[in-house]
Amino acid sequence: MHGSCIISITSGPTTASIQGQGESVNFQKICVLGLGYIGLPTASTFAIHGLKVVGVDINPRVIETLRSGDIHIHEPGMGTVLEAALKSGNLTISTESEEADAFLIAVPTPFYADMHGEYNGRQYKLADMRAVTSATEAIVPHLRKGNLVILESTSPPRTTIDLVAPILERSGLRAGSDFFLCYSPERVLPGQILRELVENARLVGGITPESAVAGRELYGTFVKGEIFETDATTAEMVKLMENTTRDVNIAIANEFSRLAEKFGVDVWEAISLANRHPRINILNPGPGVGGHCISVDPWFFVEAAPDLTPLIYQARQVNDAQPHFVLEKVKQTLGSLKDKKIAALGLAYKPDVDDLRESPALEVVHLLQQEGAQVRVWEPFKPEAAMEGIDMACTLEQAILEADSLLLLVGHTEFRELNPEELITKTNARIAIDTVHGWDTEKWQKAGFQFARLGARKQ
Ligand code: SAJ
Repeated sequence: MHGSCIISITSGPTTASIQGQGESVNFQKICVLGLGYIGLPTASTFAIHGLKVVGVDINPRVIETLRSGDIHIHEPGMGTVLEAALKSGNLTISTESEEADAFLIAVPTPFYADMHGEYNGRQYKLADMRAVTSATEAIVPHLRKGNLVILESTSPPRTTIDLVAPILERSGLRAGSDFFLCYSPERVLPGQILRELVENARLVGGITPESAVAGRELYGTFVKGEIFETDATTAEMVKLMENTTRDVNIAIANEFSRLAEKFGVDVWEAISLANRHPRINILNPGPGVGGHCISVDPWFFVEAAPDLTPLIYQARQVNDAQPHFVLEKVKQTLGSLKDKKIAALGLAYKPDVDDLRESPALEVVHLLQQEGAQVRVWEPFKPEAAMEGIDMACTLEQAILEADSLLLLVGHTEFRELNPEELITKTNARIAIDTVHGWDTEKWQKAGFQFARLGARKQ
């Protein structure tokens, strides 16, 4: 859908002269390390704009899939852009980095599952920078004078200066004088990546002003949004501030959902009324915050400065506890969950994506099962998903047929558009619980369902 607007293949390399450096950066070939949700769209977009691109991934399954013309991620428009990039001959896929004019690092920065830090009795998560470290190390043998290296992975403050630069300098070259080094955060929204990659404003933080200029020239190949130059640590901090602000704002919305239930108020109505105020924009409550970004990135601040981040820490706690609040809502509606048959609709971390990472829906399902419920799950964006000990349906019909109740966990468009009058003929369920404001109370009641919604008074 979004890809179609940008499939025009440009020929010829991009050239940039970097003032004050006496060097001329001639970007003809780039190497993109990491072909995930960010690296693959970025590599393909550069390729369809005329650059020679080597896309590198250490996972042989990813390489095999891409070489056979398939894609391992779900992103609207990605198939068309990848096909154009491969057909142009500009994009090649490899397990090994090689010499290039510029290197882009777009590998994951998760946190450790089995290690924690502690400050004043508060446990915090620790960033796992191993992928950034090994991707940077993979560049060292190929690094040449005048090259540009850009880190795009979301990283703790000072990563570019304190982690990436020293590794690259093992080449014998000096960061900032022999080669350019930048941090440039990806800021694209899953589901709209290809459009946002081109249209969003871009931030390029150089470890020297000349590095920022070089980064700007490279992204200028396809970015139509404004490109801002700054220093590397500011760019790292801006990225973390953006996602942390969203996390804190979702936490207050989730806390409002709890308060609304306590006071017999419908939080959704209350939020829409509050948002009529010209300076208020409250986000949506829901089953929690998932994905690989917003539920992870605030921890980078907490780890870097636990004494300065009580609010950020608390917001993480509130959002992480939201699946328990969903569990309470389900118990309130159904009574004891022992042997209750629940059809859980959706596992993805948010609507219309196939990404299950850190998804609160997964936790809700586990909590329901621990309470003795028989949960059957249907995730249309990842029908092959497996959860240990959980019954996975192959179709919506199969998930709902014998259920006593339906639980909407993700607001996928196809779930929002379900017609309750038709659905009721295909299921034993007469109770529907909506955790994301995806269904219309009146319509579902009219169709014959007892209806409950997270953050709303009892119907
Ligand atoms: N969520 C709510 N209520 C809301 C909005 C979101 O509960 O009102 C939940 C979602 O269901 C999901 C989680 O929050 O579980 C995160 O979803 P999201 O749509 O807010 O964000 P992401 O993680 O898909 O993408 C974010 C974006 N950052 C911001 O909007 C500040 C994106 O621009 C970043 O590029 C991306 O993180 C990233 O890669 O860092």
